[in-house]
Amino acid sequence: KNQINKNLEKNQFRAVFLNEVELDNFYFGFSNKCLWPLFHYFIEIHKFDINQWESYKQVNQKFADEVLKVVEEGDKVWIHDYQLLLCPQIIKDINPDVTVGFFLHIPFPSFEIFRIFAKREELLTGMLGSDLIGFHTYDYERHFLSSVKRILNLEVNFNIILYQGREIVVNTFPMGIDFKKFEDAAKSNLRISPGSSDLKRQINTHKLTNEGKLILSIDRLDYTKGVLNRLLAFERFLDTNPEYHDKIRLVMLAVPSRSKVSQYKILKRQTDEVVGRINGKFASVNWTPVWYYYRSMPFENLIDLYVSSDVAMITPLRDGMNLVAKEYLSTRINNDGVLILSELAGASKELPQAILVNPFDIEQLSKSIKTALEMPLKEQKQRNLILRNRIKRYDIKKWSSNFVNTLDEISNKESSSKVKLVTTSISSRILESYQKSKKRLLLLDYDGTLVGFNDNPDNVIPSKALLKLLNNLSNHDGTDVVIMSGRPYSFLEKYFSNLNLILVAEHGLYFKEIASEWQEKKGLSREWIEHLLPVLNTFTDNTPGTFIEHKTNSLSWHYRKADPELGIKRSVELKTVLKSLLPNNLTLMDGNKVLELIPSNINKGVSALDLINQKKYDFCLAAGDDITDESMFMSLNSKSFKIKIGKKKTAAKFYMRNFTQFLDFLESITQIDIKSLESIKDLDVSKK
Ligand code: GDG
Repeated sequence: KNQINKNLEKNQFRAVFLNEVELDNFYFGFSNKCLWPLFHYFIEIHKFDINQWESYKQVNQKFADEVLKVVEEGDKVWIHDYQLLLCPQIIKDINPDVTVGFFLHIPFPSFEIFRIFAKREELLTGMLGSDLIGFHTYDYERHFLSSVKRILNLEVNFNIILYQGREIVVNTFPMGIDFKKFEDAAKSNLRISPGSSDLKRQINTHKLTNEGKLILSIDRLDYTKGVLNRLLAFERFLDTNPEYHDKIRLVMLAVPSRSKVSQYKILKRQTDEVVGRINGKFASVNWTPVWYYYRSMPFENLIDLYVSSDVAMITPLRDGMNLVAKEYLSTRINNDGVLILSELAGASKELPQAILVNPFDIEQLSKSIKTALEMPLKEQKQRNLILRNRIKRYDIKKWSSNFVNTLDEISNKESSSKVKLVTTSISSRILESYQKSKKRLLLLDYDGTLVGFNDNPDNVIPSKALLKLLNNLSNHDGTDVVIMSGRPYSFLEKYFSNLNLILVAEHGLYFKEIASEWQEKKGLSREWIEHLLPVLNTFTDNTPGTFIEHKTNSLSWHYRKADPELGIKRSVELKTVLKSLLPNNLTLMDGNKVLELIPSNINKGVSALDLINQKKYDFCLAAGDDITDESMFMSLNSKSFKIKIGKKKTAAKFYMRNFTQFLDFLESITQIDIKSLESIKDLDVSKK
C-alpha cells in the first residue's frame, strides 16, 4: 500500500483502499446489484440488502474522509457517479466552506421507479450536500427534481433547490469524448501497413473476399446494453434477407464486466447460446455471421473496428450516455458510415441524425439494419456532418470546463452574496452586544424559526426543550421575548401562555402582554371573508391535499401536502384570481406553501414597530424564515440584528442555515448570560 501511495502521490493522486468484504458489499453488492439495476429501470433485478447499504455508507465515509484530509476553505470538489451518492453531504457537513459538484454518469430514473428504493430520503439528501448536480440529459434532471419535490418536499425554483439555507443548482452536461484523439487515431489507421494488427488484416480479408460489410457492436457485457435483443434482431434480419448471407458480418466485442454478479453470469451464458445458435443456423464454409469476442481490446484494435465498420449498432435498453456511439462517429473521417442508436441512450438527445430505434422492438431493429446497409453515401455524409460537428464542438474538454466553470461561478457567488452566514465570530459579536445592553428585545417567528415544518401545522408543537429555552431567555433581566407568529391566538395561548413571553398572533391581529389578556386590533372588517371563502373552497376541492385554515380575521390556503407541482400551479392561479377580487384593506401574502389573506394594516412589521416604540430598547434581534417576516426586517433599523433562517432572498443582513442552528445560538445566549450572572454573584460573595 505504501509503495502504491508513494507512486500515486507523485502524480497528486490518493488511493482509498477497499478490503474484500467492502468490495463484495459496497461495489458488487450495493452499487451493482441494487443501484445500477434500479437506476436503469430493471426493478425485478434490483435487490436491497441492509448490510450492503451499511457498507455503502461506510465506504462513502472512507472516500469523504480522504477528501476531507486535503481540502481547504474555498476549494472545489468534484464527485463522480452512483457509487458515491452519499459523499457530498458527508463532506458538506464537516466542511461547509468547500464547493461540491456531483456528476451522475448513469440515468436518474423517474420518480415512480426511484420511490421504490428503500432509503430514498437518505440517498437524496446525500446528493444534496452538493452545490452543483449534473446529469447527462434534461430528462434525468427532470426526474431528479421531481423526486426531490415529491420525496423531500423541498422548494424548487426552476432548476434550483433550496435546502438547508443553500441553493443547489441542477443542470444538464452531456458528456463528450476526446474527439481529436479518436480522429487522429483513425487518420493513421486507414491503410494496411506492415505495422497493422492481425485483426485489421482479418477484417480486410473479409471485406475483400466477400465484398462484405461489417456491422459493429461494442459494449461491456451488461444487461442494460441490449446485447441479446441486438442479436435477435440480427438473426431476424438474416432470416428475412437471405440475399445478405455471406456478405455481412456482425463483429461483437463484449467486454467482461462485473462477472462476479450472478445476473452478469446468466447474461454471458445466454449470449454464448444465441451467438452459437445464429452461427450454427447460417454459417457456411467461408462465412461466420457473428464474430464474437468476449474480452477487452487494446485501443489500436478498437480503432481498427471503428474504422472498418460500415454500420455501428448501439442499442442499449437504458444507458446514461454511451460514449461508444460518439467514438464511432469521431473515427468516420470521410463522413461515411451509419449509426443505429437506441433512443434510450442519453446520446440520442444529442445525435438525432442517427437512425434512432426502440431497442425493445426487434422487428424495427432488424429493419433498421437493412436501412443502414442500403443508405446512400450522400445521405450518410449529410447526417454525419451534423453529428460529427456536434461531438467535435462539445468534446470532453468542453464538458469538463463547462461543469467546472459553473462550479466556479457558484463558489464566487457564494462568497460575494450580501446576506452573511452567522459565523462563530459574528455570533460572538451579537452575544457581546447582548451582554453589554440593558434593555433587550427578541422578536422570534415560530414556524421554521423555532421549530421545523410538518405536513400538518397542528403537529408542530413546541418541545419541552424549546419551552425551557424560551423560559430561560425570558428570565434574563431586561430581556423581552416575543413570539411573532401567523398562527391563531388559540395556538399560542395553549402552548406559551404559562411563560413570561409577549405573544403576537395572526401577524399582529392579536397581541398579549406578559400576564395580560389577549387584545384584538380594532376597527377590522370581516365582510370580505364571505366573498372570498367560496373561491378558496373551489380551489381546495380541485386540488387534493390542500386545506383552508380559518382564523378570526384572516384566511390561509395551505398547499404543502398537495402534489408539489400541482400545488404551485394552483397557487399561481389562485393568486391571479384573488388579486382581481382583493379589496383595498386586504393583503395577499405569499408564504411558505401557504397563501394568506390578511387585513392590510396587519403585518409583523407594524407589530414590531408597535413593540419597539413602547420601551427604550438598546438591543434588538429579529429572526424569521418566511416572506411574512420580511416586513419585520424592513421595519427595524440597521442597528438591529436581523437573521433569516435559511439562505433566501431577504432584507435581513445575516442568515443561519436552519432552525437548529438558530436554537443552538439562542442556547448560547442563555449560557453566556448565566455565566456572567454567576461571575457577578461570585464577585458579590467575595466582597462579603
Ligand atoms: C458509464 C455509463 C456513460 C469499451 N470496450 C473497450 C474499451 N471500451 C471503452 C469505450 C468507451 C468506454 O469503454 C465505455 O463507455 P460507455 O459510455 O459506452 O459505457 P459505460 O462503461 O457503461 O459508462 C454510460 C459513461 O459512463 C460516461 O458517463 O456514457 O452511459 O453507463 O470509451 O471506448 N476500450 C478499450 N478496449 C475495449 O475493449 N481500450
